[in-house]
Amino acid sequence: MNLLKEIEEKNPYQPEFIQAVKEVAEHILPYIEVNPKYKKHKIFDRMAEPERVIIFRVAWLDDAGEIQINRGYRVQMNSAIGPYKGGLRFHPTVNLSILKFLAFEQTLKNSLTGLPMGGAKGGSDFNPKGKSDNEVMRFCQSFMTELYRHIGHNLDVPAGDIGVGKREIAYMFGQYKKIKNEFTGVLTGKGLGWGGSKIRPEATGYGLIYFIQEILKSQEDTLVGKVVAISGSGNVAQYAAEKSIQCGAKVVTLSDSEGFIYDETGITAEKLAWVIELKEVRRGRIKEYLDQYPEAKFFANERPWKVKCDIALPCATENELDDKDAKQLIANGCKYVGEGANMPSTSEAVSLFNKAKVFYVPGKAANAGGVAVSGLEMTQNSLRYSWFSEKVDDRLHLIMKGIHDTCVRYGKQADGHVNYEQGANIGGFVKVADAMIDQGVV
Ligand code: NDP
Ligand code: 2IT
Repeated sequence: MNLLKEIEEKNPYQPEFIQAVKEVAEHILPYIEVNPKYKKHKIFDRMAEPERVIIFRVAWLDDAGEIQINRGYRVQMNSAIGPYKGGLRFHPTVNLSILKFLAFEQTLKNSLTGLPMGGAKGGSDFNPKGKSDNEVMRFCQSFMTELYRHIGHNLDVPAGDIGVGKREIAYMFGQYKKIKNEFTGVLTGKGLGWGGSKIRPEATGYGLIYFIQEILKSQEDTLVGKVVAISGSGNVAQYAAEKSIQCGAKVVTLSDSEGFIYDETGITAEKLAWVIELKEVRRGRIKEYLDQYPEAKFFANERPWKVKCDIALPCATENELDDKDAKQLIANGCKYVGEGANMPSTSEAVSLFNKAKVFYVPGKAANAGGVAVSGLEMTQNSLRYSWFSEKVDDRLHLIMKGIHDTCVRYGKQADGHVNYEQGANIGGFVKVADAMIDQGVV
């Protein structure tokens, strides 16, 4: 039977997972036709099947003393090149399909970084929004009371993702340490005073901009004066905006699930610092930007892609940029799309970008800076040492340049245009595939 059809039949009701597998298969299946060893060893078939999936009950008491029940997950996708590694997402939409797509993408992303990390993802349908700190703490403790037996610094090292930031990582770390009675680097994204790495909070957003800079360099261009539209206003969006501004670009949008703000005059470093405080300390909503900066506009329940820009950086969530948005961006002259989020563009949008020769960089390459610095956090924890910011930032820069070069190597077309999606898919696949062949049928 046709392999893709077989995968679809094996995974009913998992549309995001099927979408991610199909997008990768589009480049890998032709590649393995001309490299038959991968076919003989059924590498792609095996990569589409998680090594292990753990699903568990998370019961906790809310502030009113009432029992709440959520579902916890960890998808341990692939450990061919290193311990399982990938974030935890706390969001009401979390389900097995979403976590399998994320773990599948993570396997290729982690391989692209060049660091020894396998792929995983986990999380819960718990919604941290509107919960007190004590409720979040009790949830995190209950979540870790089950998860701890499935993870470890040489086995599986989770980190943050949507809804999981430094507060949640800290509560989970505290509970892990309490149960195991050991202080190890079992999570990344830790506080700077207790094993965290400098630049980890900034890494995904900064890495995204370093990647865009590499493309611009290949076009003998720079970020200076470029108009940038960003979606999201969380961790990735904040630091993508910060680095864009530092490099002389003009950032004009940010968003959340209620809509987007458009600041035609540009979000300056000072305004961005205000946004970071709004989101991280006060846990406010992006529309409050107008209370502080009334010259901006808020578009309720809309996404930023109708705004004229040179560079679009979707940094919120999956499938937040569809074919209609892609057409609008292309018509408005947008030349570069870098995915800070995982799979934010629908398959139809990606086809349109490729057809229009927009420089489109998929998340597994463009947002790999986050997990790359997580890998460096693991290195520092093993050394029992902590590097200066400059050193971590330099390494992040080198890693992003390296991923760009890998994409060019595997993605250059006959007419010289680079298909970054093809480059990232094949470039990420080869190392994992070769390791799987070496390690036999397991
Ligand atoms: P945060 O929780 O810090 O921020 C998420 C942002 O996206 C918020 O502004 C949120 O708005 C918005 N958002 C989330 N879900 C939706 C939705 N369904 N519709 C519209 N907006 C939404 O998460 P991160 O910044 O860490 O993650 C953002 C993306 O980047 C995700 O795709 C994640 O997988 C990816 N990523 C994250 C990395 C990291 O290191 N953190 C590394 C690599 C990729 P609201 O507050 O309204 O929910
Ligand atoms: O999607 C991702 O790469 C992340 N959420 C970061 C994972 C990590 O282990 O740092």
